[in-house]
Amino acid sequence: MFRKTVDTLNEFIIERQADFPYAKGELSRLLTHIALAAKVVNREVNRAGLVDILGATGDVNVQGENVQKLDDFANAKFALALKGSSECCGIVTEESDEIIKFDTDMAKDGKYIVCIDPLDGSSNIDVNVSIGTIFSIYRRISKRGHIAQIEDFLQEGTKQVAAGYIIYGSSTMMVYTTGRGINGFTLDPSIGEFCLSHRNIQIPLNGYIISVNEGNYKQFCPGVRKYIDYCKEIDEETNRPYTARYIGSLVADFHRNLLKGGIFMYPPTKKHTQGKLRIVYEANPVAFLVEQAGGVAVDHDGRRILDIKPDDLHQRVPLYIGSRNMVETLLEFLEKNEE
Ligand code: AHM
Ligand code: MG
Repeated sequence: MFRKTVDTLNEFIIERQADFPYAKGELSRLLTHIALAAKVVNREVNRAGLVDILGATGDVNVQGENVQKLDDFANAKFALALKGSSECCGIVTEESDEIIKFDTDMAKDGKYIVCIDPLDGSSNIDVNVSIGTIFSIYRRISKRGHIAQIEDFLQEGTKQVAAGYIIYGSSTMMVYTTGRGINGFTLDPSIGEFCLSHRNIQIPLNGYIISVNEGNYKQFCPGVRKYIDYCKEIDEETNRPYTARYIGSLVADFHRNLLKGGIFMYPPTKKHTQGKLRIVYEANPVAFLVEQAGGVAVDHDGRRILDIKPDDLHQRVPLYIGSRNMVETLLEFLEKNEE
């Protein structure tokens, strides 16, 4: 008799649809389209060293950063897949100043909008270091049958219907949540399918990894500096200091800390007075994921990231995210050392 040994992502998405009694399959189709675009992007990421796709286009995006060719490619592929899904009426991406409104009749009738960073960690592309895609799905507020409106994209993170990321690393994985726990799927290149490899991920309550760009140490506030110093002391339990790990790709840093336990910090600096990461398509999705895994995500004032109502599509936010006990200890340092 045939014995089923793996759960593919598509099977899993359909099985999980039963958790939502009134679901009509729209979200499932949307997730399936994201996974499909991820496979196409993954193919290009893997070929990046072989074909002339590396290097900057010479354009500068809305954040004032150089746009890499692979960013363009990923942006175009995800936009095409989301438009083609017919479930999504518009998107906001890191690469475009304004929202992208899909104007086909099918898309205008779409129930969802998607916020996406198509290729995060782009400074790592040219040096063969892990990069990722981050996405977040919301139910639209505006009326179906019409084009998407900006308020559809400026919702609190608590309103997310689903969120996830794809990490293009030593293997390619998709990790996502629809608010009932978080699961990870590894791409098996031999069959071209994402297969369930990490069921119901829980972030350890305590961790020993600290991820922060310490080059900015002198620009951090006293609370963050003292917390970093504290992490360098010998820990009583392990008899060693915490471990510093920083890749500079949010997806990769977050993914490692999620599995092993740790804290990721992007505090305010002179250049980025509101932190560097964008709330709508970077901080919110990982905050949703970490909470589903039992962790915590807050800003510099200790506010829950998911409760912040963004005013701007590309708004930045200081981000402290990871294992519950580590984030809570950091918050004590911030409180005690207020400037
Ligand atoms: P990007 O979206 O332009 O790639 O920038 C976001 C990235 C994050 O992935 C990462 O956590 C952070 O920027 C690294 O910033 P820094 O190089 O200042 O440490
Ligand atoms: Mg990014």
